[in-house]
Amino acid sequence: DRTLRLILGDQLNRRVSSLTDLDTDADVVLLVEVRDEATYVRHHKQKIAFLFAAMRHFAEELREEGAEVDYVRLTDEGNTGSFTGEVERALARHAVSRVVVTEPGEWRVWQMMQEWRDNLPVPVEIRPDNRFLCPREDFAKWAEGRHHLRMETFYRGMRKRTGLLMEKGEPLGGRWNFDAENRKKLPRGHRLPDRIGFQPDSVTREAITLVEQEFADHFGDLTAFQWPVTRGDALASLRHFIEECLPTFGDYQDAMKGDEPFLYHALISPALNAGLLTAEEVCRAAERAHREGAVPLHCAEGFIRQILGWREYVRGLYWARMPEYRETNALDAGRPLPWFYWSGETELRCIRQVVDQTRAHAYAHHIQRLMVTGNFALIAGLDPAQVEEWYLIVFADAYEWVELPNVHGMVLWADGGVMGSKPYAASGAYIDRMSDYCRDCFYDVKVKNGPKACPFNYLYWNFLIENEDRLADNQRMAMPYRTLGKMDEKRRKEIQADAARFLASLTTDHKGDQAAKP
Ligand code: FAD
Ligand code: DLZ
Ligand code: SF4
Repeated sequence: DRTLRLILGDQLNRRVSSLTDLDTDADVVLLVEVRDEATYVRHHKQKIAFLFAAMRHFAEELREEGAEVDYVRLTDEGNTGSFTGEVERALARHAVSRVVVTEPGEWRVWQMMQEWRDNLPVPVEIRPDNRFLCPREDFAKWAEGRHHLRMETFYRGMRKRTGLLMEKGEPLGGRWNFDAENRKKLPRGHRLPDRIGFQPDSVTREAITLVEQEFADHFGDLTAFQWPVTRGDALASLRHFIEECLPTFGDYQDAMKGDEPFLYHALISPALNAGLLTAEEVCRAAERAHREGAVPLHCAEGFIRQILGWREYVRGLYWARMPEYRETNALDAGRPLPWFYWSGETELRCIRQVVDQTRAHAYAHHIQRLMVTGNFALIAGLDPAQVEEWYLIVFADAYEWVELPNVHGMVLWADGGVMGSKPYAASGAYIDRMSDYCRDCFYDVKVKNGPKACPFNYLYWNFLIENEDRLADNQRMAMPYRTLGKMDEKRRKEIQADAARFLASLTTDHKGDQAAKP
């Protein structure tokens, strides 16, 4: 029996469920570069180049193992540009008795696959995605009947389930969470570790050239491309992180520093999300380093929580709540995305840093995403759909299953509290505490009102005023609303006037026109 095994661009792992019973003498493995996937949102150039390069390398590795690989390139004649079209064409090329595929990361593609079951001439087997530690059904069972889905509860269950950082049923060190120790600002003059970049080989260079030609008008630069695109390089990058960065990772997890995009972060998310690494092996490697005495517990725990906790949690939540999840807008936010999210041309130094480094590297770390571009979007009342599209476009690690809960839920609170008990709104003081951005800024973070005031300051209070009806009853918002309550009418008016003036000055340039977007 000959089977056609379709591998999607983010399933590049030899142990993925669709390949477990691969018969190299009989089967055909299909990988397809399709225009629809690169343009359903206009992804950052580095994201497309990364995936094409990784797909091409993975195909080579399968061939070396003796498998027959049918690899469709973007510019091959007859390429229909879609998964459905390419599976249909492949079925015409190969006499097979069935199609086997692993369930996709995104709802959009899941919908496509449901139609294949009805429309293709052979049976289609869709297998569970074994790249995650928590199966979709298990999360759905846990989420059933709950409105609030709290990460911490889920995470403790996952620690027990996997035994990671556990001893005799108890958390190692007697505590589940060492977050309080992970909040230091980077001291002046602190020397950061050198990071290894991976120089593109000829296969990767070809993918980069293709993207330069075919997607020239997409956001992003390709010059600094240095992502690992093979399993071997991804493992090397993991090893480098665990040895050089993880021992200090926890301490500076939330820190930000001018012109230092990477700090102690792992830089593994593109590889992890594309299948070049698995969540399980990454967590086990961090645990091992702790047990061997090379990494303090709060660093190992802080890191493992991101993957075993947050990453598994957002993925479970996405599948448990889609497709309705995307549609809510609990704070009725609707302001269009300012142009500076693309151009970086703004006096807000913190935003400029994040946008410029994102253009150069398709990367920003968690606190930059959450507390700079995210917090601004929240307190400026930006339209959730436009903000979500931006996040899905600009990062090399972005897929809807991980982007949507983080943006819609965690950042914008558009889900009305499914994910977080309160919005993460903050004034400029937070950015000043965790970074050195403010000292090079046109605005003054200490000033609350007027043309020199840091816009985060009055936008924060303006956000509380505008959402008083929706948020004032929230227990966790009691403190700021008490402070707001003590402000006199004159002060409130001043805040609202500054916010109105600033928000009116934001230009959107492309006026919602998709084609004009970089
Ligand atoms: P590290 O800081 O070193 O963390 C290690 C790993 O933990 C990451 O590689 C990632 O796999 C995981 N992780 C950490 N936080 C999260 C989280 N909140 N959700 C899921 N996984 C997490 N991550 C993505 O992979 N894709 C996205 O599209 C994405 N969008 C985000 C949008 C917003 C608004 C926010 C606040 C976070 C988003 N994240 C996303 C999570 C996080 O910012 C990135 O995973 C991280 O910055 C990747 O860099 P790193 O590998 O250096 O991570
Ligand atoms: C993101 C992406 C891009 C840009 N291109 C392709 C592609 O040409 N072929 C492919 O198989 N996958 C691609 N992907 C990843 C898919 O979008 C991803 O597999 C689905 O969104 C499901 O998560
Ligand atoms: Fe950002 Fe305000 Fe600091 Fe400027 S002063 S960097 S706008 S937080």
